[in-house]
Amino acid sequence: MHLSGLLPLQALWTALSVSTQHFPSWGHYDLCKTQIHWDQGRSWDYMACQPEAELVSRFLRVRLDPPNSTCGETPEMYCTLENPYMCNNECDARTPELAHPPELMLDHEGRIPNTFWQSVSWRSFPEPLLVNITLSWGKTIELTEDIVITFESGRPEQMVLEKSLDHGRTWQPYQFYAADCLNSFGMERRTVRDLSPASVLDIICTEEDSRGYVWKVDKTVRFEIRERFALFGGPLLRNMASLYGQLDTTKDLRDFFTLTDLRVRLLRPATGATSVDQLNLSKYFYAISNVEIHGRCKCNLHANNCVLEKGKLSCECEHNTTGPDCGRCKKGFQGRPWRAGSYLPIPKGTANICLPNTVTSDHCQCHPYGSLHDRCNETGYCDCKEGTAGPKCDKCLPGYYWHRGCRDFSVTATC
Ligand SMILES: [Ca+2]
Repeated sequence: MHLSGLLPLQALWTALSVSTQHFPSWGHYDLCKTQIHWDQGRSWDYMACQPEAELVSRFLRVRLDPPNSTCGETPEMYCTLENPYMCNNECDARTPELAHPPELMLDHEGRIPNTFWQSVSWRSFPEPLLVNITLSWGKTIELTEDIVITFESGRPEQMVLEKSLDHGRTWQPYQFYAADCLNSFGMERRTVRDLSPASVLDIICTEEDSRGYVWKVDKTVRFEIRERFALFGGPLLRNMASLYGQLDTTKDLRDFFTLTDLRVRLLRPATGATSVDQLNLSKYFYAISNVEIHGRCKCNLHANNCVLEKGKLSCECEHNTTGPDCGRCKKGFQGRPWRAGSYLPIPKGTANICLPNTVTSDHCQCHPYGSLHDRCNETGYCDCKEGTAGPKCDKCLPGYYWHRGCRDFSVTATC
């Protein structure tokens, strides 16, 4: 159930996301609990659960540094890289049809021509044209698919993709991109295919996404998630048990795919040549039409739903947990220390629910004949069988007598 005004993320799940190109449906951990009906009563069974993966880039907020990096404050005419005499790309921030604000990186694509953010041109040459694009969720997210950034004016010749796990206080590089890795970053050229399970956390510099004067053919810069997952789950991610098992037991691996913010540091635009044409600097700029990121809210396996409320993403916590990531026990449920749920054992995992304060190991023992379970339920009480009562289910209600549990007098009489 969702309160009105809340936007259930799962409701936004589109047909697109169920296509085979996305995360396999096996092992989705989509249920947090199920009610078990017994002959004599009912109780809850708890399982590890997580929200469905989806297009999470739609929830991003974007910030540019320097803030005046967008074209058009002073109307400007831009030329193309292939033909410096073809100058028909006018940018004017005050005319909606000619403006290219940062939001156009994240709007719904499918329009022709594409909408895109565009930077100022490289008029400051030979000073580098530097723009930092910070993309923030305000919430911890787990990546499930490749990050794909689409450039409309040639891919940058130098760029760094960075991530933050603490809302932008600290940053770590994800990947370096350069036409010449050694020259730009002093790094050897590598690709994701050079990685092994042992080196999966290595930060590499790739040249595959920076070359390409033929920019109309290849416009995307990728950060490969699936190929990293495939090191554990196999090429088609058929062995998800192996991947989930690794994620469960290796915190560094789990953290690698987890983030609150992403930063694209643009260091040098496409030039399409070895030297910069100083007589026509208006053909050098950055333009991004789309940033596509699939992932899910990180809820520590304690929620299967994530909602957007007043512009803020938050897990709908189960298992007596609370907080935006279900990262702590609810008030009154500190019977044992908080723990994240676990993917193991496959396929239902372990819920590791928070227990009520009143639960002590002594109190939590229930009578083996009177109770459905030998341990307390999530509310700290024993689930008593029919006709049974008392904190430990060792007392009979009126009309019942005790014989290895409470039995109904009238049933016995009929017999
Ligand atoms: Ca767009």
